[in-house]
Amino acid sequence: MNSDIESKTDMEGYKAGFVSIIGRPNVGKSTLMNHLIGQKIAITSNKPQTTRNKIQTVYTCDHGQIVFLDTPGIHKSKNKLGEYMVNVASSSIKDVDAVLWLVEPTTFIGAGERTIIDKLKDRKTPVILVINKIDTIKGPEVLAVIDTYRKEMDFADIVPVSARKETGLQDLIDTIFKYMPEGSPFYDEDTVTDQPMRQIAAEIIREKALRSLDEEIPHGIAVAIDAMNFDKGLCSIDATIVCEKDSHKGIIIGKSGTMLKKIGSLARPDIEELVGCRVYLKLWVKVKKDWRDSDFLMKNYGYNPKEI
Ligand SMILES: Nc1nc2c(ncn2[C@@H]2O[C@H](COP(=O)(O)OP(=O)(O)OP(=O)(O)O)[C@@H](O)[C@H]2O)c(=O)[nH]1
Ligand SMILES: [Mg+2]
Repeated sequence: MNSDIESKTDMEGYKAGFVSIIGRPNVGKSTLMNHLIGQKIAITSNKPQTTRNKIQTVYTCDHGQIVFLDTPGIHKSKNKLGEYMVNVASSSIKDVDAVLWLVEPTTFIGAGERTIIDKLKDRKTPVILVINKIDTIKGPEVLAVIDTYRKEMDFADIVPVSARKETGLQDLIDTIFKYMPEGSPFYDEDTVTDQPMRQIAAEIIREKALRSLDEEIPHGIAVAIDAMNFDKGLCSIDATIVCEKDSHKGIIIGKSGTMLKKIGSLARPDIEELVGCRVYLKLWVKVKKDWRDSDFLMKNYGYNPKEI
């Protein structure tokens, strides 16, 4: 058989499309995306506003491909970085084949949810409501949540899941495929993400800082990889944690450097898994006052409003 004809026959019924995952901060968007693709790409934490950029990952199976876009939580921004993040999330709704709107399993619909409804309701794109964290409620309680949301908007589908416990994820994948157009894959089957290795390494360090530090400090940090070199089975990385105040610098370094050591020793094994060899990680801390309100510095740390 001619190989062109063969590949055409293979592609029959194949579906491929783009899906944006949106929602308020901390609802579990990045956790869900990681569990859907079966690999940890996006960092997660119990603090809101963890994700700052659009992170693309690829799910491929024998009958199709879904390209997921994890996005920052939609919130009331207090600085230019916040505006940038909300713009990233809002613009991700355009030009996708379906939107997953992730919500907490409660019947309370507040201003945050209303803002999202306003963004979604006049678009033609199918919206799948994903009620996450159902492991935190009793089974039948989800019915009240479904009822509440149904009154607010027309959803293409509603799927309850627990991203953490991986409940309902196959259901969700099957549901998403209903809205994917027929077509060829966008990426080869080995592609998992668009994120460069340096960027993932920086994010791993930021995740460990987020998880180790208290409250207000994590929101004001950025991580820059200054150097990343491979030599004789060793990867040497110099990275800088940028913060907004001298007092924050002291806390990030900690007494006799203990906090910085902790962040480094938590990050190293994850980076080793990423790069596939031993890692020598040197961390620095720098203060850049109010960088979250400076276009120039934001761009320096990978948050360029012109690239949304
Ligand atoms: N109990 C429970 N917790 C979950 C579930 N999914 C996510 N979480 C937790 O919710 C918190 C937030 O998860 P993330 O994935 O970082 O949330 P996000 O929506 O990406 O947050 P931002 O990036 O800040 O917008 C973390 O502590 C997760 O472990 C779930 O299904 N059940
Ligand atoms: Mg996130």
